[in-house]
Amino acid sequence: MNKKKDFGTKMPITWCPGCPNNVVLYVLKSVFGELIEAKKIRKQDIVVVTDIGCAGKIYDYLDVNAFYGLHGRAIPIATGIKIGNPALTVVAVAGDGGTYSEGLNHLVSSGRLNPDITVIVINNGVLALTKGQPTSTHPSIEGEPIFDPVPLALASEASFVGRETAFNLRDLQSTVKAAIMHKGFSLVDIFEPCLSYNNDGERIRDTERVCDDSLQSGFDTNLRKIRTGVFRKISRPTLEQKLKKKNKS
Ligand SMILES: Cc1ncc(C[n+]2csc(CCOP(=O)(O)OP(=O)(O)O)c2C)c(N)n1
Ligand code: SF4
Repeated sequence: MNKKKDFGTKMPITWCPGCPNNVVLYVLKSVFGELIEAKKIRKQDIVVVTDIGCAGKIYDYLDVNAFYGLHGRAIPIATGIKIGNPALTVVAVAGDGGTYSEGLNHLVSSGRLNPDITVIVINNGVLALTKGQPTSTHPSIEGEPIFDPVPLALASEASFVGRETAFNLRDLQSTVKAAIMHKGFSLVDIFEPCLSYNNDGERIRDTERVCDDSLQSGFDTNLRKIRTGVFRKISRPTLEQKLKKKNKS
């Protein structure tokens, strides 16, 4: 299978040249290709749900079933699609603005409810599509602590929580694959710079790998190193399984 050809579209890529979003696009294409080849999923069952933003534009470049939602609403739309047809492989791809700001409540409630969906967050720390709005409108933005979604996702009882950076292709591929295969709600936070509005690549390279899946924060609070890896992977009933049981009784 020619993975690139099978999942590419004719849409010209309008991301800035060199934008790390291209890495996430490549990873999704190759993981989908690998899982289809291994007969774990079927192409016709894949649904990618995006929202508004540079991250959301991935919709245009992936030749799979897809839904372009409102900013911040990728998670509830993905959940609704999964409830409607539990046989589908549902993957939401959105930015940190949509997932950790405008639509943050959905991350918390979906973590608890455990729908079998994968949420991939392209975390560039900036509202990139609105030309880095926070950096121009908040004079004090520089030096402010970075929001860490990992402890919040863990506290919300998400059954799979991982973080990678767009600089480490092999680990990113393996964590995205594990998240898609996980039965339950999975979050993969992907740290990457926005080349135009938040080019902090050096800080993102300063990572420390998590060796086990014990409960811990995504940051080393003393060193401010970014921890990468899988922080939790546990099995518990999914929302769809619980609904099926309830509807039978
Ligand atoms: C409901 C709604 N709120 C706000 C906006 C304006 N808006 C468009 S893109 C964007 C920022 C996107 O940032 P993020 O989700 O982090 O994605 P990125 O562009 O960084 O990939 C905002 C606030 C919108 N289009 N719709
Ligand atoms: S503004 Fe930033 S996130 Fe958007 S395409 Fe350009 S480099 Fe990528």
